Amino acid sequence: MSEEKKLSANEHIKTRSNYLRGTIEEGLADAATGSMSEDDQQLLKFHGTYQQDDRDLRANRRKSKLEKAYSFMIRVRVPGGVATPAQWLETDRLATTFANGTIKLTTRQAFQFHGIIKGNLKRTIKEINQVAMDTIAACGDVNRNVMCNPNPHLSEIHAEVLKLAHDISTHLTPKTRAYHEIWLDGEKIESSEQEVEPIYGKTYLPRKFKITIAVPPSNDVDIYANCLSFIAIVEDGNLVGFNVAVGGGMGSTHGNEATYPRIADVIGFCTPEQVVDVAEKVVLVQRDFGDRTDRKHSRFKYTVDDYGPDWILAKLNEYLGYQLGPARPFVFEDNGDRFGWVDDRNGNSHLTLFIQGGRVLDTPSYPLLTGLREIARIHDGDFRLTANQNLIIANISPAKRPAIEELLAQYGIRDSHLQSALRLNSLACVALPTCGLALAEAERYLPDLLTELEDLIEENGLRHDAITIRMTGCPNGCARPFIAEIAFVGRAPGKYNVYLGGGFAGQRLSKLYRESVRAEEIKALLAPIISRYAKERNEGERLGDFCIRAGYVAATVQGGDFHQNISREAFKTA
Ligand code: SRM
Ligand code: SF4
Repeated sequence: MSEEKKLSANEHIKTRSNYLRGTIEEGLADAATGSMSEDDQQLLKFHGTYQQDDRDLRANRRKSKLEKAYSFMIRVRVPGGVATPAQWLETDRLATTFANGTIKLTTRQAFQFHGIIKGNLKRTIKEINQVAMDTIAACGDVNRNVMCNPNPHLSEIHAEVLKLAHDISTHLTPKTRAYHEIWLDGEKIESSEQEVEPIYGKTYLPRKFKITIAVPPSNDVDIYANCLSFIAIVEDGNLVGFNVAVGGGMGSTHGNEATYPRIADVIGFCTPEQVVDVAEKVVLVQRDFGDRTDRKHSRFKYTVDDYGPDWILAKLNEYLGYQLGPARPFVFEDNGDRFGWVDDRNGNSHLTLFIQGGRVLDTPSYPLLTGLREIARIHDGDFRLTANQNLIIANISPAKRPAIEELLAQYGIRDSHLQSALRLNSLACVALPTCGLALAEAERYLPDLLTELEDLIEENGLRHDAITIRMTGCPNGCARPFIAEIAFVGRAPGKYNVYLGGGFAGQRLSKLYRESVRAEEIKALLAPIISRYAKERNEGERLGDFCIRAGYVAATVQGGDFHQNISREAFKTA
């Protein structure tokens, strides 16, 4: 990086923050406003919370000359997505007491609360910590929630892998005492000299950093969209180690070709004992070589592209003091969830429920929040959040299963098999009204669009054919749209860029098919493609692959290629 380039503003905020303290305590105490200072808003992210405002109310509040309807989103880290029934019950209590009465299950296996006012922020974070969950590093320029396949029925391997996800998470958690001081009334340290942040240092990372572990054949954690991933290699039923993949990411900005989604590269292999060390050293490479001058170019994927995967591997080996081995063969079959009941060899059962948009709430026709609360009250296993925003009621003992089945029936908690495979493989990010970056609806609109598209699917006999379909309100890519077979990415209210051709296992980027399509035109746009797919597909051919073979879009090889855009053929064939 050129030394003359100025550091980005956030670097200065971090430097002068005294290890993430800033003036957060003073800001929380200021009852004159529901907001926090600009600098503290940036620092709050490291503590797991974002200042937002209700965008549905903006215009009216402006007219009435009122301050925006400020509130805070809190993200709770749940490494590997595993929560106890007690943690579920507390999450429910906090959601209904201090938040907007909903629990959001995120695309990174975390819980989110929305709509918490400033006056309740400290108490909520404190009470989250009282049930052994936390929010530190759920957001910010640090390692985020570590993801891991939530498959309890894969038994021993899963348990080993989940432990590693926890180990990485703990190892990479910031060590600053600021979190304890501000939120947990921890004792104040006297001088910043006493602080040690051994991995991150004073200015933490250039940007957010994301890690996953997957056990093939399931890629439900979407390793190709993460900064660093470990792909479990199982030989003769034993976990022998992990392939290491680096440089994935989704975020891009409309009209800015220097930003693009990127698929991770597999660069080598390590043993289970080396995993935490490898994670630390990859983070150090990004800490030392990531771009701190331009936040649009500071994710690890750009460091990997700027220096090249071979250079990254060489630098990593140097930091490790040993060499990664050669990558071993593996196959991912899909990146979706396995719905319904599964029994494991210990006699326990696991039920994966489809949660539309990851939003757990009560509606008059569907009291999901209450039903899950009643289940949590008697459940002696655990809950597992999937990276597809769904929920597994896991490790249900034979003794508890009849009572849980009764509660599922009593609250009408829907059998996932009654949904179309299209809906079961859908994902939408939060978007409006809370996300300050949303250009269009996503979570609130995708269910209706799916209902429209289900007509097409039914007409063409594809009800049971899984197709990955994802929608985001902007190109930041929070529902990982750029690896879906069909994706809609918000451009403006009611308008979406349509992408096609992602890989069914999340292994290939999609490509822009049409720009700024009006919501009401989407069904007609997709109708001929779906119909041709039903008639002309080869045995076992996935829609994403078909879209490339049929010439609707060209295959995207790697991030930089993403903008080499709409296939000319597309206009002839659509
Ligand atoms: Fe995200 C920013 C929601 C997963 C890429 N994301 C945001 C913010 C915080 C908006 C903001 O900065 O003001 C959104 C809050 C909305 C709200 O009201 O809750 C937001 N992101 C989400 C969640 C809740 C989406 C969901 O519906 O589940 C996911 C929370 C995950 C978690 O538990 O940690 C979420 N975000 C992702 C993912 C998917 C993933 O990590 O697997 C991505 C793409 C992968 C990646 O990072 O490349 C993602 N979010 C972004 C970006 C683009 C970053 C970039 O590289 O440019 C932003 C914007 C930013 O950071 O500047 C962003
Ligand atoms: Fe917000 Fe955009 Fe992320 Fe959706 S993709 S939650 S609109 S930042």
